[in-house]
Amino acid sequence: MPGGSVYSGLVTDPDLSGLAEAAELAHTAHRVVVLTGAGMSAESGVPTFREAQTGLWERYSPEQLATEDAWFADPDLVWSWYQWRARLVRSCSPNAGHQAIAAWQRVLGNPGAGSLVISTQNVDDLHERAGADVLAHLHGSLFDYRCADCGTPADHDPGSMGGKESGPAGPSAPAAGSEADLEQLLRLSPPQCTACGTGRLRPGIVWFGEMLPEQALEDTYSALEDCDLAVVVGTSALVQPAASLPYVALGAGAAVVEVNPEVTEFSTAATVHVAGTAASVLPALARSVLG
Ligand code: BV8
Repeated sequence: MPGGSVYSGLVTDPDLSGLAEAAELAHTAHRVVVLTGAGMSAESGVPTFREAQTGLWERYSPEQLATEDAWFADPDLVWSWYQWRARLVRSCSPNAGHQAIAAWQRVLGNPGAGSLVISTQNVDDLHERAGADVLAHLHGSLFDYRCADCGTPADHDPGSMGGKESGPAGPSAPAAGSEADLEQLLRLSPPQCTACGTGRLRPGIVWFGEMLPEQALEDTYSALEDCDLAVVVGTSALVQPAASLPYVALGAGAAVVEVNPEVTEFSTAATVHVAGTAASVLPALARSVLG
């Protein structure tokens, strides 16, 4: 499933109810926090966790593979799956929603205008590639690596085939992020740590059952306690502690806009739920700020 929208048909007729109220809140907000989940990248072609998958992706469920147990049981499979996801993300591009948030952040970054910070559950780099600064990657990044034994951070290029430089992507090479790409990756082992010489590299990802990076969580809490608007985009609000974060903003007296084509566990608590997609709603909110 290489880049390009996998979302044709998901929201064929967004009613966008709540958009006018959300746009007014965006227009008057000065300290904004944007919390994003997998739905933020869906229109870029990055599958979400709950989207029913076909093909190989269907066989590899995030809940099963995104765990330390899976890593110890089969490091090659877990390593390959993350390499494949990193290559898939690299074959995708930021969507209009990522671009809109980046533009909104630039405007509020003008002296005296305020601030817009992004805290994401996503492990992709699409916010950054849209030109935005990201305050926190609550669940890590597909492009960070460390030794599973000594913890030393390490550089690794997902484009290389497990430490061996992959040949030029000739006509026979499968498209990055395709099923054939995953098939060929499944034979890879995680590279050895060059610091301790014994450990293997693991993805810099927060697996289920692992603590979130303390600083990332702390910075997000502080921003939410100080904001006047939080915008929650593309999350099913099921995974803790990220799912509790929007309530911090509500508790601090901020308005909270939820952007999601579906209703979630959080929708009834939101100040406004806009039933639409990231790439359709966020440009409208940004336009209310950019004028
Ligand atoms: C923790 C990286 C303390 C991995 C992720 C038992 C043992 C241990 C812990 C637990 C336990 N039971 C519960 C827990 C807590 C657990 C948890 O919450 N589990 C859930 C399943 C109940 N949490 C943890 O383990 C966390 N750590 O608690 O540590 C601890 C430690 C030990 C013991 C106890 C406690 C760590 C959680 C982080 C896991 N890592 N990601 C990887 O990527 O491989 S989580 C991962 O799943 C994502 O990062 C994201 O957070 C989550 C998926 O959720 P979403 O982002 O919301 O995506 P989803 O697909 O669900 O929804 C997409 C939404 O977008 C939908 O609503 C859809 O409608 C919408 N949408 C679709 N298209 C669009 C759209 N919206 C807008 N536009 C569109 N176009």
